[in-house]
Amino acid sequence: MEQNKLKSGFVAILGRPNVGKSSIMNRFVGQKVAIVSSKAQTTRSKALGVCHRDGCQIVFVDTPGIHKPRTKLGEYMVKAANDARDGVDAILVVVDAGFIGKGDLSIIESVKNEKCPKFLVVNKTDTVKPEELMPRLASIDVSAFDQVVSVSALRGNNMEKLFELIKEALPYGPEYFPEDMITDQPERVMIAEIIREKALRSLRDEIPHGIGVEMMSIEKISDTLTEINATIYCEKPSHKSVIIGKQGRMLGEIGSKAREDIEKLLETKVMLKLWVKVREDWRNRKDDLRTLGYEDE
Ligand SMILES: Nc1nc2c(ncn2[C@@H]2O[C@H](COP(=O)(O)OP(=O)(O)OP(=O)(O)O)[C@@H](O)[C@H]2O)c(=O)[nH]1
Ligand SMILES: [Mg+2]
Repeated sequence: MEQNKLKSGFVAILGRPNVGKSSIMNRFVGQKVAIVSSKAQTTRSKALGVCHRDGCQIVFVDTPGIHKPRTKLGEYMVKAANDARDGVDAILVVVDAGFIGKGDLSIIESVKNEKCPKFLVVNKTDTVKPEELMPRLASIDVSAFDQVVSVSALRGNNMEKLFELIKEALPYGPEYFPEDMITDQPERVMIAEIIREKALRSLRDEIPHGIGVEMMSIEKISDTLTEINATIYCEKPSHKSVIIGKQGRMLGEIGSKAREDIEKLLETKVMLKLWVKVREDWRNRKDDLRTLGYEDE
């Protein structure tokens, strides 16, 4: 009897901060499993996004943007991104069509000797004219890549083409995850991330980088209602006042946007209580990093 053959494998998504790695993963999974914001260094830990389709299962490995770390948190993030390439079946290096710089070139150099199939994904093509793109790509040694594909994760342009090329490059293999599983992130991590996303989107300047969310409790009050308590950490008393806002307006905005998304995730009504605390320099403190889930396994 002929066996059902499944194309399957792990695909790491690497690149500088803010180039659209998480957006690409979300597109392929078909649901939002990783948070996205216009602030660099949004993703802080490795996260899986599983794409189930007829005849294939592709497990995308989203990673933090590779940058020069200035804090222990930054070191953790860059290590997570570098470790994520171990044992994968393919690597996507994502660059931003609008700007290709030294950071991109050193990531490209670092994957050169990886044996698996490698794709250069030029994202955000919706932001540039084709004639501007070609000279920019000239700075890249594309010989390191099996394929170069231009896409727009935002608009969806050329994403199917990229998907087919990745699928083609993957081996036949097992079904790694059951069909109803689209991420390895536990519910409490997803909830903390949703809250962090709304804070990142609402806040400006240096505040977003110093935000951390700790889940205090998630309690199912009934089949239709969940109560959630979470603490938003920041680094300075002045940041705390901005996060709370005049008459609590900013915190209210963050809370109500987060609640909407959490209600969709949990499929219950949600009572969300947010607290704000100052923890100076938490991004350099080991115990704080552990509390917030940023530690090596
Ligand atoms: N115009 C345009 N914007 C995009 C595209 N893809 C992503 N973005 C935007 O770029 C910003 C960063 O996207 P993310 O997916 O968070 O980028 P990332 O590479 O995961 O960023 P980090 O997690 O910080 O490393 C967000 O504002 C996205 O909406 C695209 O194809 N076109
Ligand atoms: Mg990201």
